Amino acid sequence: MSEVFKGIDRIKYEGPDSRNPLAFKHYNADELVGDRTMADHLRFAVAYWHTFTGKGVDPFGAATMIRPWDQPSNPLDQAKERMIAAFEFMSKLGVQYFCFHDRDIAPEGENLRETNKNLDVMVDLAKQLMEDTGIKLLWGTANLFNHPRYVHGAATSCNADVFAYAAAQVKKALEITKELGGENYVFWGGREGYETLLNTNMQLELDNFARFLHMAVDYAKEIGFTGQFLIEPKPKEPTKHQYDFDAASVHGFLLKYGLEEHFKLNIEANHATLAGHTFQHDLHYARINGLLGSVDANQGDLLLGWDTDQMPTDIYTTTLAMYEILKNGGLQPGGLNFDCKVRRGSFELDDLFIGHIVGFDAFAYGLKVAHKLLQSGELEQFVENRYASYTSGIGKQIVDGTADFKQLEAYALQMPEITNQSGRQEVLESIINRYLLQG
Ligand code: XUL
Ligand code: CO
Repeated sequence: MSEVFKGIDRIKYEGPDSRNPLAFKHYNADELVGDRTMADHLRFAVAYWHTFTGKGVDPFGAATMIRPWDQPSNPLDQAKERMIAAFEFMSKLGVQYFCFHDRDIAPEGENLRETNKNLDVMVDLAKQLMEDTGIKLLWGTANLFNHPRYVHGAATSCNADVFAYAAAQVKKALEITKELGGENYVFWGGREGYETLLNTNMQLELDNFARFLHMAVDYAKEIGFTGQFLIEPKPKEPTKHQYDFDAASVHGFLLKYGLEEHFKLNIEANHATLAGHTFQHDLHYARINGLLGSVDANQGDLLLGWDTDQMPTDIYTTTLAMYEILKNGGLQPGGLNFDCKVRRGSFELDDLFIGHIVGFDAFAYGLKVAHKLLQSGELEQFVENRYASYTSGIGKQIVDGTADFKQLEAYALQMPEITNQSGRQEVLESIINRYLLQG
């Protein structure tokens, strides 16, 4: 297929004063922030499903994005045209990575054997295009939620045949992710949950979910796939309740089933907010538990109660996210996957570039601010002082595990009046604003 994104050249960095919507204002791939380049810190990826397969359909309306690669032809030819266009887009954007579900890149055939054949054709093409462009696979995954067979879930379906089919699908997805040098593999439990407890054996479903993940760990070992396994929490949507509710509930699940050493988390901003947390909360919880593996970068709409998957433009949020990521020592082998889509009304081809550019810039700006904030140590110093009572005396005994209730009672009985100090939230917020406004 000939050039699709005509009139758009490789996107360049033009600096903060640029008014060109098709240029980076803050993301300057080779610029050093601390001891790493921006590209190394940020490890951006494009999400194949939103950017190349999505068409702007919503529950009330048909497709608004009629792409050149979606012109009538047989499904496999269409998939090839889409993939060639995808690599043109990604090369022009200058992104290092992409992510895909098996069903994003190849159409289903009449049966599983044919579907797998279609996948093989598309994997060969992907391999060639990856070699030509140097673009790499951040992660692969299997779509276990779209087809009607997954109506009651996949690994947590009440139907054992569905469990078996899902296993076959993940087996193949692991093989192709390995074949393409994928650095991670994601499990998002799209329909692993329930609609009503009245028809649900939650105990069996959770046990089966763990059995499924153990089988995946074993198979990865068998084929020599060494990429990082990631679970992506989400509390609801499409199901009413999803088992991988948030970082803390996945942590509990991993510990219960002896899976903790095999998995990290892929934290998505809009999933955290759906769970009633800030994005920073889930990143922070994952980080302090050694589980922060990768990020799905996007943002929700505070006034809407669902997963809007918008381009991340809020620099306050990206700053606090990068603050957690820097404290984590980065995300590698994970990265920042742009699991977000342009709005249904933004249906022109150049909107795809502009959406990614504004998002990359928001994270690059957040990175620069978070780096300065961390270097200053202002927040760390405050928090350290706030908990100073645990570094000596009775506090140290509590932390060292040498105090018991009787000792603490004796201490409390002779204690003069307790004095607390201000939490100074507004002072800390003014510090963040100072760094944000300085850039
Ligand atoms: C859905 C979602 C998925 C996963 C991959 O909300 O985030 O696209 O990232 O299956
Ligand atoms: Co996601």
